[in-house]
Amino acid sequence: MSLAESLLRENEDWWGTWLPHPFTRAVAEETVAPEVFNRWLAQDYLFVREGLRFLALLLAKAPSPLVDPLAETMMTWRNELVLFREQAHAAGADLEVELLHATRTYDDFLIATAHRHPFVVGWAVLYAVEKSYHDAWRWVAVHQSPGSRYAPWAENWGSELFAGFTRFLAETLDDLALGAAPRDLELARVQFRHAAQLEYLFWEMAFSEEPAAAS
Ligand code: MP5
Repeated sequence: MSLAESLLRENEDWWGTWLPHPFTRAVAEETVAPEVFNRWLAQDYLFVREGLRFLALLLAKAPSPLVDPLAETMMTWRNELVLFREQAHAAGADLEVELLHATRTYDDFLIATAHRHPFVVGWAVLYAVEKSYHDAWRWVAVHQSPGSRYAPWAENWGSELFAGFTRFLAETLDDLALGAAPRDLELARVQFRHAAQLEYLFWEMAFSEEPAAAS
């Protein structure tokens, strides 16, 4: 079994926590409370914006053939920021809010991974980020009603185009694994699993907010 396949197999438990998550179920049914959706909107906007630093660090370490695809991925993430701003404007949502704990923790984890560890480990984590979101939003795309107001989001990450991108990430990961040290592959496994857990915590934060500090 390839590395990409085995990572998905080993993390079916975390995947199961958001396939579907109560948040994505409520989005598909269009019953999500506006404040819940807007919290996700703002936090995901900040996740992507801060996450660009992770891509920049990966890009700096990339083998030459992967510089171009990573630069394109940065452009895609940047264009997503525009989609977030347009949708937030239409929904009257404020994007310049505080980073909640789950968002900050996830972004810090991404940045630390790309900074500290060999490229293959960061690439494995990029695969976790994109594949988990693709699967989550694919579920919405399949279960939503035609003309849903949330269709742009399901289209963004759940499309065939995005599926092709995640296949590219998986194939490249498997190629990188061929030349990687066993120690680095073990670390890739650990960090992939951590990313899968952070995905779950992100959905939980979006759906139920986070406990505030006792005053
Ligand atoms: C992604 C995301 C996908 N937007 N938010 C979370 C919490 N996980 C993964 O990343 P991108 O940059 O939107 O493709």
